[in-house]
Amino acid sequence: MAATQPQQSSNSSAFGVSLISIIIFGVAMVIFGLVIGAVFTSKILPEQASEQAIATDGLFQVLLSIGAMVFFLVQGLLVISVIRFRKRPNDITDGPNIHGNVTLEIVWTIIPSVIVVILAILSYVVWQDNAAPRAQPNFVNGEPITINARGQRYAWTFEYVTNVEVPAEEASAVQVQDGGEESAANMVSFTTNQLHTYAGQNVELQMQTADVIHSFWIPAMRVKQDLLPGKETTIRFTPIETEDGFPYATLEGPFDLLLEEDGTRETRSFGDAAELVVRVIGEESGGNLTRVQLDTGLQGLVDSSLIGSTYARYRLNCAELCGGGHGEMYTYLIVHPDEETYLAAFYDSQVDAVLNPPADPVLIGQRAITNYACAGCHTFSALGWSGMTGPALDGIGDRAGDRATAAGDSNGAEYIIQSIREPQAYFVPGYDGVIMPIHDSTDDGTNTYMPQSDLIGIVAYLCSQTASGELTDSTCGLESWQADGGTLADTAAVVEELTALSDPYQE
Ligand code: HEC
Ligand SMILES: [Cu+2]
Repeated sequence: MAATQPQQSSNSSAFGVSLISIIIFGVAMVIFGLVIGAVFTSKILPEQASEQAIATDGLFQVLLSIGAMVFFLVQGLLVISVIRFRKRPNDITDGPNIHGNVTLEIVWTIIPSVIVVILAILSYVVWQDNAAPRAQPNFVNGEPITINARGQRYAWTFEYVTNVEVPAEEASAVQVQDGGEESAANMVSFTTNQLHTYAGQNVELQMQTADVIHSFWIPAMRVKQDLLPGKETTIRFTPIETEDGFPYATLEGPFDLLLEEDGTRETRSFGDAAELVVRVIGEESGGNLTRVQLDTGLQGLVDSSLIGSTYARYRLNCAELCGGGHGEMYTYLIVHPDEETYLAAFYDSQVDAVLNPPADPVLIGQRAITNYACAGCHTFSALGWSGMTGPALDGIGDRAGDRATAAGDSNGAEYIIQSIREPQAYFVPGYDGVIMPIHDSTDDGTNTYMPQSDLIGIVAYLCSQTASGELTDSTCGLESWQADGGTLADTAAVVEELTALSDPYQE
């Protein structure tokens, strides 16, 4: 009979561990968790650039602290146990045979339950607060405006329905919102492909998708919301000034940049149409020169007088894998320091461009084309686009002309117009399948709305750019197409003609 079995006991002192050292270990882990939360929260998260971010990060810090406590408590006990209770040489006894311990069961059920319930309540409060409507949403000039965000494979666009009334005599000349609420019908509206706001503005976006599910995500604002087909969703955030302040500026051509690379300096000249976003680092040479950094990481010097108003810039992503060009579906949130700068650097000039559109269709098109989703799908060097879903648009004017000649009865402008209005009419070889959205002349909500003036401008602009980067006067025969009545060829006939070509059209 095994009469010499060691006495079994659930009392921890049986293992030579005193209650006091358990308490010391527990307290140490709690302090350790709190320190980890306090030190690392700001280090592992992006800039805290909105009021919502402060609340969200507070919650994250609580989660991280508790996570660290639990992790080190469990792992610490594990390591201590492995060392302290390891099998010694020549020890061939069995381990102690321990039965249940009701107190322990209760303690380790109640503590996690309480923690989880507290976290649930805390999360709910933060979520409710962050999503709640705020006073004076989208305030500009003392009145709210409407900002609609639209997600479309593969780009974001933002429509501002302003509080500027269209003067009656100009009502037909400007782009007014069709089919919107009655109050907005005679207000100037404009579209941009970057979202502009100012520090302290309570931004509220009504969001709609033109196709599949997208997800609006600005990490620096700590907000994320899906866009769902057939349903409008809303997102709210209030940008604040960060420690970094407003470090970005846009250089507008013409200007010279003294680039520094590997210790050598080289002057690079930028032309009239150039626009370059830089991060301002500081003034040099007694304030005459300003050191700037390009997105590529290169640094350079420019004349300080070229630095206009500065702003903060945050990346705005799509967080829902929405197709092959998903990686191209990002833009920037531009936060101006205050309402005054916002008006001067952005809003007023946008309103003015709608009320006093340039006469030259090329200029209309240059502005208009950036307000559609084209960049996410097409490469176009003149505007720095790198989308890969569709054929590159570099040199499209020449190619469209060749194409039209080959097909017999249409002109180059008509080919491009048909490509935009009825993309399903003909698929460029190698790009089969309906992916390019239909750009419709009516705003009935089913397709992408593109007013005729934008379309004409975009075609004129595309035709003015050549593959080599030089500008031409060509409009691909736009005028003669308009003079002929400006209608599109029979879709079926075009498909037949183009498909039948012996030498398939190449980019
Ligand atoms: C979702 C992706 C997508 C978007 C957005 C998009 N396109 Fe396209 N585009 C394509 C694809 C794919 C093709 C080739 C298949 C076809 O012809 O439909 C194409 C073809 C074209 C062509 C014919 C090119 C050629 O070489 O013959 C033109 C012109 C064009 N797109 C212009 C535009 C313009 C202008 C916009 C913005 C207003 C735009 N596209 C937006 C995907 C897109
Ligand atoms: Cu997307």
